[in-house]
Amino acid sequence: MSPKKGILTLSRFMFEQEREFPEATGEFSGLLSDMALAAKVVARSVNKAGLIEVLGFTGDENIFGEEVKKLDIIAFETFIRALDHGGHLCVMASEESDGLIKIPSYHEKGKYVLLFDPLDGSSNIDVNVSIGTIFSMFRRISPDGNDGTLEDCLQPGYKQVGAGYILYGSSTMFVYSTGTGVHGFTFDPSIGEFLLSNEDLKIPERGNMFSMNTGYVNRWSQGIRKYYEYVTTLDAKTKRPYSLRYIGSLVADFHRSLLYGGVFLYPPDAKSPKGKLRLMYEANPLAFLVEQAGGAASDGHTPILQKQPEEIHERTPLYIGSKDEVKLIEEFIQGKR
Ligand code: P6P
Repeated sequence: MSPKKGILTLSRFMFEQEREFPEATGEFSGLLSDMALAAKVVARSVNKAGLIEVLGFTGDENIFGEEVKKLDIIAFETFIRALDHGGHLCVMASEESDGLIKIPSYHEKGKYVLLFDPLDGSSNIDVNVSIGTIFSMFRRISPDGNDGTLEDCLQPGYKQVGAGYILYGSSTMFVYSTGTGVHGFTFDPSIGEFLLSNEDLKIPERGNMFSMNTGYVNRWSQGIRKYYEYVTTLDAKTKRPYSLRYIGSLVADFHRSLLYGGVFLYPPDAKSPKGKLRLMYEANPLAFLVEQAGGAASDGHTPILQKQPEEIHERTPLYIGSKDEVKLIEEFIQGKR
């Protein structure tokens, strides 16, 4: 067991990363520390959800016409309050906000941009299924000092300087990368710290688990249906059939794929022609992580990180996980199998 495991805190780990990578500035660590603080506050609400009247719907709808959960709003406001005054950010964008989220005029504008989904999978809150926060960070491209712009936000995924997620599950985990590997930290509530639990995570190249909502099989394209037929066909030589694991909570399904190998799929279908998941604050950050861990992420034709975004809330098909599995899916989609 690594001597650092279970005793190195997130902040100490980031300090050591700064020393190892001279180009790293303390500013970025400060931003991640603010994210970690917000994560602890949200975890407290999530873990007591059944007791403090935050279950259920607010009675409002979000900008997409979806019913809003109370915890969605609590999480959204918590991240905003924790992050808008640290001087690290020039602008934010979120699933919970139609337009850009400006940094208040009385706060210094920093050099980073944050895009985040404050509480993904919130439809699972009331039944105690794991949910998560997903975040993506860019370096601003507009001049320093002013408000961040839409152009600062609409950068292709390969330009991310950091990304990660918080998984509120049987334990609360903070998983992130700043381009030097993927590192996982588990929250110890008895000391209030995230402690290193997974240093330099690597995804297995192959994995015989696939994760998709097979209830939609009759909405899928022929290519995806052929893939589904392939992975469910009996063939001992190629270790088929695969096992199906689908929680219906992106962060939980991705985290399992990252650790065990396998692939998560959310194809486009008749109901969601561009797919359901969001490019900027769901697919991009997870694609950054999975490539850092040696995996792959694609929309079936193009690597997710190479896609040029057109708008903040655009959707994308997503196939993400072990490199060989994603390649196999692309071959079916592209009619090569
Ligand atoms: P479906 C949760 O609502 C979410 O946004 C993701 O967390 C999850 O992967 C997906 O939708 C589940 O969608 O259509 O299978 O219910």
